[in-house]
Amino acid sequence: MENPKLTRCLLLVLFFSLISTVTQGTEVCSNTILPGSKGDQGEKGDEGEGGKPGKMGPIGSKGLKGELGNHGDVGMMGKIGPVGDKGDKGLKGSDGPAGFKGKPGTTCDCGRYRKVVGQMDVNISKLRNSVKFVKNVILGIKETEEKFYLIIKEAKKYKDALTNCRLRGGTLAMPKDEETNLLITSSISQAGLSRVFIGLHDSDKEGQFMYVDNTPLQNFTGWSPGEPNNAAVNENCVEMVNTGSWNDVECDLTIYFVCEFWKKRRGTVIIQ
Ligand SMILES: [Ca+2]
Ligand SMILES: [Ca+2]
Repeated sequence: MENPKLTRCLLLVLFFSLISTVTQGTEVCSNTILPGSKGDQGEKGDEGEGGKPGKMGPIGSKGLKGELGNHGDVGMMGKIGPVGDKGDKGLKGSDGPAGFKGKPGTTCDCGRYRKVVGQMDVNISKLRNSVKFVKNVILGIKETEEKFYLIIKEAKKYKDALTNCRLRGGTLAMPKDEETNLLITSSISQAGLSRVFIGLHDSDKEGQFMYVDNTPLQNFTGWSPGEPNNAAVNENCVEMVNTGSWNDVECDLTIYFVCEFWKKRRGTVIIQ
């Protein structure tokens, strides 16, 4: 039993002997164990079904620029723009036709009216002269284009003098230029006085003089030589002497004073 081929042959012989016994055959086991010759080539098979779709390829390179498109339709109307600048003034138009002739006037006794009006002019002129006399001679009022200046012959302390001027509708006089200083000086001399309070003080800060309208000294000052000297320690108010010079004095000094008044207040002339 060492040869496998012989073993398979014996097994085949035994098999076919059994078959021969069954079929009464007498064939001898010789070449029946060899394969037969190769068969003829088969017929061509039927065409196969379509294959599955392949994978998506990579992005292709950018194509060439397309041709210019057709002209589009007219767009919608835009929003109304902002109002433009006012135009230049046009040229003057030609004169219109002459109007119709007026109706004839009535007879007027103009001479009588003229006489009345003339008499009124005379009276107004007299009144103006009277007012001027009262202002300049009796009251001693001096005036600039904008203000009146009036000496008050009532001896008062500085604080009371300021209150008095304010009650009259004005304030203590504030000479801020040489012209005004000269005007007040002449008023003092005309009144026969030697000194008056003016609206200037250094009550808030020693040596820093301010007008009563809270404005500081400006380009003009009228200090006497050596003044202000705060000599009495409390010399915080200012007097003007009849030469027009200024001197700081004690506020409790009791002397006359000079007020000033605006000619116009809130657009209304208070004294013509
Ligand atoms: Ca002082
Ligand atoms: Ca002084």
